[in-house]
Amino acid sequence: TATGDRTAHRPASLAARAAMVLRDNDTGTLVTASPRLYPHMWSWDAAFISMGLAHLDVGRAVQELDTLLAAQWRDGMIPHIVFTSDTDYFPGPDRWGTDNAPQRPDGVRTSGICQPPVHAIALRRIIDTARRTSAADARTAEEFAARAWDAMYRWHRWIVRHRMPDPCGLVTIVHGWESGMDNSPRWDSAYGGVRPGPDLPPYVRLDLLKVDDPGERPSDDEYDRYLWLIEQMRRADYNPDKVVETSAFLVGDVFITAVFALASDTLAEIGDEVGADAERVAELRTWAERARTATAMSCHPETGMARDRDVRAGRWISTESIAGFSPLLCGGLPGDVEDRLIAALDSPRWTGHPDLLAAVPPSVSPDSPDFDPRQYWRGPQWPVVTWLFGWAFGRRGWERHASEFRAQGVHLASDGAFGEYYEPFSGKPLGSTNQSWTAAVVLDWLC
Ligand code: 2M8
Repeated sequence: TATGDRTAHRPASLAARAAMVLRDNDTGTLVTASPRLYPHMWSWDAAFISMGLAHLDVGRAVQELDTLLAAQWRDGMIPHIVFTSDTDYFPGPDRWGTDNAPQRPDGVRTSGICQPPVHAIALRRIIDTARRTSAADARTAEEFAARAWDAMYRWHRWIVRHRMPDPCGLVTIVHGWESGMDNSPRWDSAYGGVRPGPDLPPYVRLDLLKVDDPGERPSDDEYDRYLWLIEQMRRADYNPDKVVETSAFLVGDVFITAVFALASDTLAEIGDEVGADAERVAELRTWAERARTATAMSCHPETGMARDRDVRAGRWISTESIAGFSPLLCGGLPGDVEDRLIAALDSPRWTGHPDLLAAVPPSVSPDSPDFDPRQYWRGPQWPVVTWLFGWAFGRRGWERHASEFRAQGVHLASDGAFGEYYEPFSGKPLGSTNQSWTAAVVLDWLC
């Protein structure tokens, strides 16, 4: 069926196409984030991809996380990119220059920063999917969980040890790339304080050649800052504390903080199921509580929206982005405040906006002056973000919201292009097509 110039696939055909994307992007041990634009493994992409793979083959899903965990740094950090041998992405491993970092693992090349800690959530989803499929699949998933639990615990511990330096208690990031929402207007003011030096080595962007319109990607000015921050970290040998001490960009990320709370609770719950060390399980619950409190404390006294914090400048960031709804992921707000936040999410400023093709939240409110409907993390809808909120809503017992997000997410992606992101009014797929995590969440919605 066709609406406007969009073709809508029926569920069975959409699921088959999603499975095909995951198979086509599979190199054998990892599924690349997308075929051309991102020919490597990304940390949070891999988590979502693995739960999509679980619907096709639980053993393969587990292998995806194994590949990622094999790249975990010795101190516990899970790096944001695990490089394949493909050389058609910039910045690649040479530019990152992590080969001399003492904590990096052997036998694999990686970037030197991290991404949102959604991995325990993926593990939960894989176990739940496997238990529904067969006893043998359930065993595969549970055995993996028992085996991988300590590595995931160490990842969470790394975050607590190295990324909670600010009294506000938010998890801090040292690069917009760590947020996963690279050029979100959330980071504009903090990036204002990043001034690339004259000794920034020259470089050529490759991403612009791989999208229809360069306007869908971050600007050259933004890239100079991204690369300058890498230069600074490289000079600090990727020592995590030195990086936090010296980075021109240091921001408390409320979305990551809420994800960390949710994932820590989830990992504790899995720990109970697989008989993990009770003290470590208890620690995770304490960390979750700390992060939940910090998330709640960040809320703007009038709007109720959660805020990031520019640690360097010592001020709150009140951009009207999807991250404002972070407390809904992890809870912790008083009932009436939470109800107001849900009402705001449903309102015409957000998912209730009358011109949206699908009622899922855009990355920035269409009514905000920062909104740009085609620009990456500055307005388009991201199916993967919708999945995360929908899953959390289901867990919190908000079935109506969870199933609405699922139905509307499928509607958005029913063109079968598996866009990286979507223009919210026309539903045009933007950025990359056949993006693996989009295929993975669609598969999960449909199965
Ligand atoms: C985007 O980020 C990478 C850098 O990490 C890029 O633009 O080259 C982001 O959307 C990020 O969240 C995502 O994990 C990555 C791969 O899909 O692409």
